[in-house]
Amino acid sequence: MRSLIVFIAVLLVCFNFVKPTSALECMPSCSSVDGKFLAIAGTNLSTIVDQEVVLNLVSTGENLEFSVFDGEAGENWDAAPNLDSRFHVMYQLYADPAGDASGLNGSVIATWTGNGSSGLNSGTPMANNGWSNFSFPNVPQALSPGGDYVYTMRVTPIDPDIPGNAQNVFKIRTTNELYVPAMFPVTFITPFGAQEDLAFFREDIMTLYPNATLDIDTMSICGLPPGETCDPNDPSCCLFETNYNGDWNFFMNVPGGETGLNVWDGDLDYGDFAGTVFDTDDPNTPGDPFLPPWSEGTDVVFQTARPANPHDNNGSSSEFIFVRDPSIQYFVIDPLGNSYQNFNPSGDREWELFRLDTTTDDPRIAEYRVDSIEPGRWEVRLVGVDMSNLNSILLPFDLRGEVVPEPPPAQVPTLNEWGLLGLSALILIASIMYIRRQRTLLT
Ligand SMILES: [Ca+2]
Ligand SMILES: [Ca+2]
Ligand SMILES: [Ca+2]
Ligand SMILES: [Ca+2]
Repeated sequence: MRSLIVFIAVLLVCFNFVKPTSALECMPSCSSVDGKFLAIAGTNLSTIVDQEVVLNLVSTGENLEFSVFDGEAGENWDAAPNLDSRFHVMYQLYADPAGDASGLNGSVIATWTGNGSSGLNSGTPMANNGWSNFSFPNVPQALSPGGDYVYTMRVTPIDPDIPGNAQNVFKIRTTNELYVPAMFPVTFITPFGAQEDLAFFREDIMTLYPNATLDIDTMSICGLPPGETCDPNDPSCCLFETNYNGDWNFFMNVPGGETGLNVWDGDLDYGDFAGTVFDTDDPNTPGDPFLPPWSEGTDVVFQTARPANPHDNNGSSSEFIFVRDPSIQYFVIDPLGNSYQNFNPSGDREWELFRLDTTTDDPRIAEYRVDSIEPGRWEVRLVGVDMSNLNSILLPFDLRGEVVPEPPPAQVPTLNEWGLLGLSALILIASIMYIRRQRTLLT
């Protein structure tokens, strides 16, 4: 009987060794194969956001732990006309105890560089097409009133004047919280076709289309004669299955007591190549001379009926593998599941307002009148987002990305765990033999 108690105790110890499941929060998403990235574009690509990405990171432990996916420039995913035009970025950390990026007015407390040219990772470039993990001891100036350590990370080009169509894309994740602070714009893209070398283009196609066959020498796709392609909507086409379905999901936690909700979308290039759908002069977004304050000094233009460049739905999805139907639009969804559709988002290089309001549906003010702005977690779900076209968004509350349960640290038990399992099995066998012997002695 004593052995049985020991066995149970050992089992309990084993269970204690199992790491508790925590969550990963990622921007914009956690997958390594979905092609979704944040983007910083070079001066040659027209953008409506400064050359920066601003993110907040929260740490509840001793160290700030975070990972960057494809933090370097070049090879897979990034756009670079040649090796000399890789668009390297640096990741600068600021203490931000207020959690609103006001810490950007303070001094830089740590720097990492994509190419490892300087900073805390000097000599060790960040991974291409993989995650690089970082740990930074929390500093007292980042301590928030709530007891967490809060930081702002500002990602900017090392050389902002790199010529050509240069673009750096990356993802970021942490085991704690991660968000784009309220009222900061962010630009995102599924990059396609501007890699520095055809070999990397081929690899990225194979990532996005796991069943694709592509001969780089002849540019034959699915074994078809060069120049021909099958319909990616046809299940018999080697491009049918894709890891990028054209949907993007952003979230925000809305407090109680709001009387309206403003979502800003920019440069979505709404409108198809055939000219059957096109952008309009949005009734509740001011035009000339108004420009949103966060876009001043960029390539932004006054809101009006704008063309698209390139069109979202730049051709038919049956012919072009970078197109996703329908032409780009989005849904703003409240915590109860009520969904409000923006049928006609922004055109080329303009920002448009999409507003829900509790007092009016006057089109000069709001798209929808709603009974209340429900407090809780709201979603902004974009659909039909083509690849290879920059898009921007700005939310009135902290913009959150994907949250997934963290996978267990190892697929198989570690050496220690094998030892414990073995010990448990031995004790179990010994216990059974002991109990049998006791029974034999009793009979
Ligand atoms: Ca890369
Ligand atoms: Ca990159
Ligand atoms: Ca417009
Ligand atoms: Ca509008």
